[in-house]
Amino acid sequence: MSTEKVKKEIEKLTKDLNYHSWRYYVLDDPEISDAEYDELFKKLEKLEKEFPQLKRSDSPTQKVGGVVLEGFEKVTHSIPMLSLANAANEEEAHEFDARVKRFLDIKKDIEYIAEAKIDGLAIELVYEEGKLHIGSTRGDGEVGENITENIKTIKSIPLGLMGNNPPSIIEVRGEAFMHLKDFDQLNKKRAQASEPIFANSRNAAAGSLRQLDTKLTAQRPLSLFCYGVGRLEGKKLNTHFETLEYLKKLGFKTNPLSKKCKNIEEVISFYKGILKKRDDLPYEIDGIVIKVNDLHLQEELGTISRRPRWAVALKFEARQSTTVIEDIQVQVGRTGALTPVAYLKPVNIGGVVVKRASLHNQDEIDKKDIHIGDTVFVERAGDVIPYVVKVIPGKRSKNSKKFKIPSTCPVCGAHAYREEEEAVVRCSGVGCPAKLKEAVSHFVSRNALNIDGFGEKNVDHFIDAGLIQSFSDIYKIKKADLLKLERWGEKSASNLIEAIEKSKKQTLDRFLYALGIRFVGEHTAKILVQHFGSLEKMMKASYEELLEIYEVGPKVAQSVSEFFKEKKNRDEVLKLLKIGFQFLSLKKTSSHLQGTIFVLTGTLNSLSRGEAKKLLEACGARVSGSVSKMTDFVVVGALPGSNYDKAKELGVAVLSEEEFLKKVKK
Ligand code: 3B9
Repeated sequence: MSTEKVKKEIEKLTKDLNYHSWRYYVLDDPEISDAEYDELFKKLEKLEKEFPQLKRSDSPTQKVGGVVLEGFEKVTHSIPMLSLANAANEEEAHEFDARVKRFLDIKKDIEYIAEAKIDGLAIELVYEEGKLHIGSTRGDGEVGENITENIKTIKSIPLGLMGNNPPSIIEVRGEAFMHLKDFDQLNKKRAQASEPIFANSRNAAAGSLRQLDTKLTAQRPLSLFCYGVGRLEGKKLNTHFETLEYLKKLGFKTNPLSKKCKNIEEVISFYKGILKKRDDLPYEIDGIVIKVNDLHLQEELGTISRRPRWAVALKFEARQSTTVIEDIQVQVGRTGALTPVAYLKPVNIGGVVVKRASLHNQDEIDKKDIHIGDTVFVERAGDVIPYVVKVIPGKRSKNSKKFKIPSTCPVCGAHAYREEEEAVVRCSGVGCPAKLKEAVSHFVSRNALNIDGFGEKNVDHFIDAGLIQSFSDIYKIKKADLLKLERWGEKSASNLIEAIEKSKKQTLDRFLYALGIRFVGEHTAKILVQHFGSLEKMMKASYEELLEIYEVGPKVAQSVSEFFKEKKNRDEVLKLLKIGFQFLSLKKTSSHLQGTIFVLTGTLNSLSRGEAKKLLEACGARVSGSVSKMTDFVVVGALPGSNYDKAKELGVAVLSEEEFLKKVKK
């Protein structure tokens, strides 16, 4: 290949990969599968290795980190990054509105933008001629730290701006944060490795961005919501709303929880709506930010003592509190891990009564020097289990007691051991009922076999009554057995038996997930089932065979092969299969539309959007939310949206409902 041709090829791969990364991380609406993305990525990586001089500055191969820094240089922000004044309640928000009107000498309503305030850390990205130049922390607002190499690893941050005429200079500001699910997972991993845990997702995000080895940053899934610009040259904006729209156009992710409000009353009702959603959000927020929409009014209002007069943070109640550790008890999990749990003097933290907090492991207790009887600082976020942040040392009483994790299992009495280089202590008891209880709870849980009415209390009850000693025993339970137990009547017994019976009709991936094999979550279970098609084949697979599967690494391969090597496990699985499970096919009913991309717009007559999507996916097609040059077909129902216009504009094939149904049925 000629150099010119390679250059073109590298350019195309870079552009395509960046486009698909944007679809995935910014729009949450991918157009190609992970495997297809990976294939393109490997192609680019190979070319860049052969022709390093042709590697582009916006290449996605930089997103995996790999640069090791010696320290962080200082960066002076060309325009200071200001902080926000706070309003503690609705009344103070009204006072803010009144102040704005008084200052501007305006009587009529002021238009505001209200946006959820992410609890993360402020960063700034400087783009020159469309390319990411410097990324920095806020620091003291004047001078921050250069974290460019770390920031490059954040998937939703573009290395090059989208569109054909980027501004010559733009400084983009936003909040970097970690999703609560990832935060919890990170802490679990750290607890296992005996590393100190983070008290909250903000600390986790901050810690991740200040890694000197950027490979480590790349492994921490961070996101960025952009909320403003500093310096901007080559573009004129008139409102904050326009700013946000412009940022979206350049390829940035902005906070989806934001609203243009006619007046402060609308802002307050937005605030109340967000407060209701707070516990269900996948990330932590600590209030809303209210900003005057008109940038000319913003300028007129100006700043006072490093804070804009045109913006205010209306804060939620902090979800931190102090309370007393009344006891520390040890819980035994499915894998036999002994986890110390703090039993707290009940305390209301932001509307939820908190009674327990995880202490993770003995090392964590020692590091924080936690005693029973100590007064501690507790923090909760979303629906993740509360964390003990620290002990308040001045409040330690003479009666406080040190805690030492026992050397025997509190449930079965077997020896508990700690493997070298492991932070966890595990129960060695083969038939430990604690392990069984956790395993059965998992087996019947919603995302596994989904047996209704089989709550944790019932699991305990059945195991204690000797009804269940293994998974297959669940299917031996008879109505008469239940009626002998306390609190079980005709109706509830019939319902449970029926639910158990129903669970035999299952998809194979749920069954596999239900077995509770270490490292085999829902996603991995699906991958394994797609590869092997049957349990019989999977049971015979060697470590090497497993390792060959795309997306299966050494941890999963070892865990799965070891699980099926154990005769007890194989026997149990065979017993279950004999009970008469009917595995519903996950397999595509047909694949004549494999790889095609559909967009649905408007209302269909004979089926819902969800049904249409399922139908298409069963044929191997993918359904996307918006039309682009990658779209193959747009299905147009009654009252179509803007996707219809876009399809016509791009010349994408348009299908009526009938044409669509014909295509699917073929
Ligand atoms: C100089 C959301 C947050 C936020 C601003 C925010 C934190 C701070 C801010 C940003 N979440 N929005 N917005 N959603 N956590 C409003 C303080 N703005 C600025 O930093 C800023 C800085 C400006 C204007 C805005 O103009 C000046 C130029 C020269 C001198 C002084 C001011």
